[in-house]
Amino acid sequence: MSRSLLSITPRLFQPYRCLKQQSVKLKKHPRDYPKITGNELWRRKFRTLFQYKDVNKDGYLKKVDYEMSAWRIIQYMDLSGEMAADVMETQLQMWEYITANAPYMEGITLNDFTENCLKAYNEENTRFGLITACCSEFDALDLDANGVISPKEHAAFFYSYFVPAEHSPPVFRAMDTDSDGVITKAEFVQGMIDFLLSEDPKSPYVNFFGPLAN
Ligand SMILES: [Ca+2]
Ligand SMILES: [Ca+2]
Repeated sequence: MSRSLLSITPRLFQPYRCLKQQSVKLKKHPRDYPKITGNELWRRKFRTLFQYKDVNKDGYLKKVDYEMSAWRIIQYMDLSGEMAADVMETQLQMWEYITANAPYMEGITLNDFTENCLKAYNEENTRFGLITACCSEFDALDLDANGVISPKEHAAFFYSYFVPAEHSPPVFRAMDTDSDGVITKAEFVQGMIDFLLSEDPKSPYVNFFGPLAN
């Protein structure tokens, strides 16, 4: 079981909308980060990420979490028709990627999630794929596909995962490094990679997925 988990966990961040390798200019590349030791801060960040994804808070990542998150985005942005269907499809594709290689009928636990991410993110191949994976996360947040994330699009995603929307503006400002009021793909990808790979408590991106869990 744990071996199959290992092989699929990186899929949590693998592309689900566009599969081609995307290029963004980064100040710090995934390969520039030292080996993750799994310190307390890093584990806290991954508990936070897990809780963020576990929308119904039952302690497992399941398909229903992805469906619920899609419904909340649709509700928050008041979407209908094709756009609403696209949001649902994107979320379900994420779930399909996670479970493609393993029978996760009963869901993914926090422990499986954390331990497998720790191992996976120290592997060169996973780090190489991270940029494309983070680009796909960006595409999922860029609901109107205009190439940048607006404050409202960012707030919609916090809302969709039950992170109170008032936490969105400070996180948005940390990501918007040139302070032009929108988050570009490069700004987003740099922040997400730093969240996943850094063990530095002074990183401006520790609250990337909302306030840290205990
Ligand atoms: Ca947008
Ligand atoms: Ca910006």
